Amino acid sequence: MKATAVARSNIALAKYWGKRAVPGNVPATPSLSITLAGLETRTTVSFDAALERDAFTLGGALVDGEPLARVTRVLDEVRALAGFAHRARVESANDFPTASGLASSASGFAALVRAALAAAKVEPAPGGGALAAASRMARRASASAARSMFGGFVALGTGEGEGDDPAAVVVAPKEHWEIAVVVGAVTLAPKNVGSTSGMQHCRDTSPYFPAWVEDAPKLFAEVRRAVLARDLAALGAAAEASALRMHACMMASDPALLYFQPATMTLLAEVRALRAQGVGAWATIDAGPHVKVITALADAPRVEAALQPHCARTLVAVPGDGAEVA
Ligand code: 2P0
Repeated sequence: MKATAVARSNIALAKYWGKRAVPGNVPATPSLSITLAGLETRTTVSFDAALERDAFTLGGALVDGEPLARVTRVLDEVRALAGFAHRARVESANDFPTASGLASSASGFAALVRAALAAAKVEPAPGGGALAAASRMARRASASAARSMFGGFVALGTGEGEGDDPAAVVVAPKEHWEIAVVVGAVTLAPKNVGSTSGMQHCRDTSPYFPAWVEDAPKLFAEVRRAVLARDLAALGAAAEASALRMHACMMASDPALLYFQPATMTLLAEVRALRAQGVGAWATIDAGPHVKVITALADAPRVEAALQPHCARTLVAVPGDGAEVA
């Protein structure tokens, strides 16, 4: 009763920020992301009748508290499907630095769900197939993880009109478009406000939150259209608007949720300067200070060179595969 799975991180072009007022961690905004090659979490799950409790190690170090509780909630869902109560050993490792500015919860929970289902030898209830069911399970743990279940360009809706329990869907496979994401990590320090509590605070206190939620579907539709049409300028403009509107909503919270650092603004200015020079480059920013730049693969070296002087670390990522049993 042991299996290993690999999943990759993803970067949202149309952002998820905020949850609907229904159970099960359902997004208030539709999102669309690129699953990124190379940025992998590898997770092994072993169910063992001899264990007294679940044990979770990340990069070799034992993890306790709320992170372990989140892992146990996923394992409980799998145990309920499998009809046994065995505890599990979960060994997880990222091959990219946790402080790289890339989400490790997306790849982490996608790999965990895939490995746990395979180890327990259960297929979750159908409804779009086993991978869709696995994506729903990953969403309940961390919504961005639902998207990492699939490769390429992936959307996650708000579940309205589909039973309030959305799975991510593939918009286009990774082969659809050779596009690059240049990651500029401005610091190696961990962020101070996590996404789950940050979006809750924003919903509770930001007067801009209703406007963000109302506007998001339009930007999502434009991002989706631009991906399907391989229209980089339209995609870049809509993705940059999605990120900046999300941050405007965060900054309007009380007290303000301010993820930007001085280097964040410097990188935004560099991206604008690149555009003024005729380079197709657009920025997106998640719940942290790092800037990720969407550009054509051929322009990635020039973009990376422009970001490098202001960053603790840079890397170039391209579209990759979904979660898979290793
Ligand atoms: C995204 N983020 O769409 C957005 C943009 C951060 C900013 O998905 O509470 O860690 O576990 O569902 O998935 C981060 O949110 O939050 C995220 P939970 P999650 O990529």
